[in-house]
Amino acid sequence: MDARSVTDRFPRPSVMGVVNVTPDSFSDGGVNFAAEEAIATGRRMVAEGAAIVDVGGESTRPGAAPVSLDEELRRVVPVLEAVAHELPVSIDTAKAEVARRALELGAELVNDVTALRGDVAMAGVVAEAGAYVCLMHMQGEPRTMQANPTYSDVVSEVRAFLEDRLRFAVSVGIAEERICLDPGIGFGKTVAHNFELIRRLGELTALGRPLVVGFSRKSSLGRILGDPNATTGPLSASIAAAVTAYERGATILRVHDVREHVEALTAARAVVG
Ligand code: HH2
Repeated sequence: MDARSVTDRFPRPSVMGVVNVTPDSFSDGGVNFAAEEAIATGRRMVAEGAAIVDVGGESTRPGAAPVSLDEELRRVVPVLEAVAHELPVSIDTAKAEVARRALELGAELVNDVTALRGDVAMAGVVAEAGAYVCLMHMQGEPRTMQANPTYSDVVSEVRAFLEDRLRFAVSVGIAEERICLDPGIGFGKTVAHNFELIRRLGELTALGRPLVVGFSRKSSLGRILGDPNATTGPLSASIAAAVTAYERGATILRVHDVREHVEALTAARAVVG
C-alpha cells in the first residue's frame, strides 16, 4: 500500500475516472458492463491522465435496485484481477467483502458512498489494509433519496456530517491523512443544493481534508440547461462544474470523460498558478 498522505498521492487537481461495471448506471448506459470493455476503459483513462480509476459494480443512481454480494463480486473481480496491479484503482462499494477483495487484488482507495455506515465491517477492512478512503455525504438512501431532500442549511449539515464521519473513521484506526471527503453531489439534494455546495465549498475545505467532487454528467447540469426532466447533463457543463469546484478547493474530480477534464483542469491550474 502506498504510504503517502492523500495530499501527496493526489496533487490538486487529480482526476478520478469512473468505470461502472453495471448495466444500469445513470451516466453511461452500461457501456462498461462487460469486463473486457471495463478493462479497456480503465487503461484508456489512465493513458489520458487519470490519477486513479474508480471501479464500481452497483449503481447508486436515484431509484437503483440493490445488488447482491455475489453479483457485485462477479462484476468487479475480473476487472480488478486484470488491472488493479497495473493501474491505480479505487473500489466504489459499500460492502466490506467487496472492498476486502479489491484491496487484496491491488486497489488502493475505498470509495464508500455510505461513509462507513452501510456495512459495520467496512471501517475495519479499510483500517487493517491502511487504504485510502473517501467518505461521502448522502441524505437518505439511493432508492428514495431524491423524493424530497430537505435541509435548513445544506452546507452546514453536510459539513457537520463529514466532520462526524471523519472523527468516527479516525476513532476506529484509519489514519487521518488517508481520508478524503465528498459532499455527494446528487445524493439526496436538489439542483439548488448541489450548486450551493460548490459555491460554498470553502466551508468544507475548512475541515482540513482533501475534497472529492463528482458532478460529471449529473442531472442538475441538464436541468439548469432547461430540461426539468433531465436525467444526465452534458460534457460542457460537467467541465464547468469541475473547474469551478477545483478553483474553490476540490482536490479530486470524479469524471466520466477523462481526457477533456484533464485538459480543462490543466488550463485552470495554469491560470490559478
Ligand atoms: N457519484 C456516483 C457514484 N459514486 N462516489 C463519490 N465519491 N462521489 C460521487 O459523486 C459519486 C460516487 C454516481 O455516479 P455514477 O457512478 O456515474 O453512476 P451510478 O451510481 O449510476 O453507477
